[in-house]
Parts: sequence; C-alpha cells; structure tokens
Amino acid sequence: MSSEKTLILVKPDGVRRSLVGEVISRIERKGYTVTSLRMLQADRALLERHYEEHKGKPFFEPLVEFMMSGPIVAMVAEGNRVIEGFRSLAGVTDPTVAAPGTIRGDLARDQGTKVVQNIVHGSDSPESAAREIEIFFGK
Ligand code: IDP
Ligand code: MG
Repeated sequence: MSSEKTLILVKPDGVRRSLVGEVISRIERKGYTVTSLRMLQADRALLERHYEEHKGKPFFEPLVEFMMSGPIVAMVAEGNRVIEGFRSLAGVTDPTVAAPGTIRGDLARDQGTKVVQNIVHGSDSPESAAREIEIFFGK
C-alpha cells in the first residue's frame, strides 16, 4: 500500500477566525489521518525557507509579514494521494474564484490586501512535502 504525506498549514487568518477545527474536520472527514500537529509562531527565517520558491516575487515580503502576523498550525496528513487530495479540498489560490465546497471557496474572500489571505497551505508535490515536513517537524 502506497501512502503519502503532505504538510498543511492553517495560516494566521484561519487561526484568528477560529477555523482550525473546521480545517482539521474537513481533512478527517475526507478520510485522511492527521499524524503530527503543532501550533507555533513562525519567524522570518523559517518562512523564508518554507516559501523559498517565491523569493523575488512582489508578494513575497507581504506573504512573510502576513505569515508572521500571528500563530499558525502545522500538521502532517497522510493517505493515498493526499497531496493532490488536500489541494482539491483547499481550492485554488484566489479565494474569490475558489469553488464553493472548498476551504478557500467557502471560508475566504478578497480582503484587498497585498497578499492573498486564503486560510491554508498544502504542499504541491512529494518533493515539496518532504522538504516542508522537515522544516516544521524535523527529520
Ligand atoms: P498556493 O498556496 O495555492 O500553493 P502559491 O502560488 O504557492 O499558492 O503562493 C503561496 C501563497 O502566496 C498563496 O497561498 C497566497 O497566500 C500568496 N499569493 C500567491 N500568489 C499571489 C499573488 O499573485 N498575489 C498576492 N498573493 C499571492
Ligand atoms: Mg504553493
């Protein structure tokens, strides 16, 4: 049986709005298993590592500032095709057009900010998942 792991974050907007339980509930109801969980206040060094693919983009600094603006919840979820499956649960990046029924489509909207505030992060490939899980949970 080939199981897979992904790194999921509830971003500061999700924590501030008390949506941690809602996000975890959707992951669990879909049938994935949360196998590690922690709440933390991320610092700049950690976030620059986590978002290194976006360095140099216009939203990079607002993204780092936003992600430092309050506590976040990091978790590892496991299951067959969980990377793709969680991205499907989350919906597309822009919450205005994210499909209803998804986390971003149901729970977020454009706030007029420099960075899109969209409740959750999910790894986008097995390589990113391995790299991001190590950043938040170590080897
Ligand atoms: P993803 O979270 O859907 O994988 P990425 O392209 O990896 O999207 O971008 C990381 C995060 O940066 C997004 O979730 C969002 O918060 C923010 N972001 C991405 N693209 C833009 C943009 O064009 N303008 C403002 N913020 C953005
Ligand atoms: Mg991404």
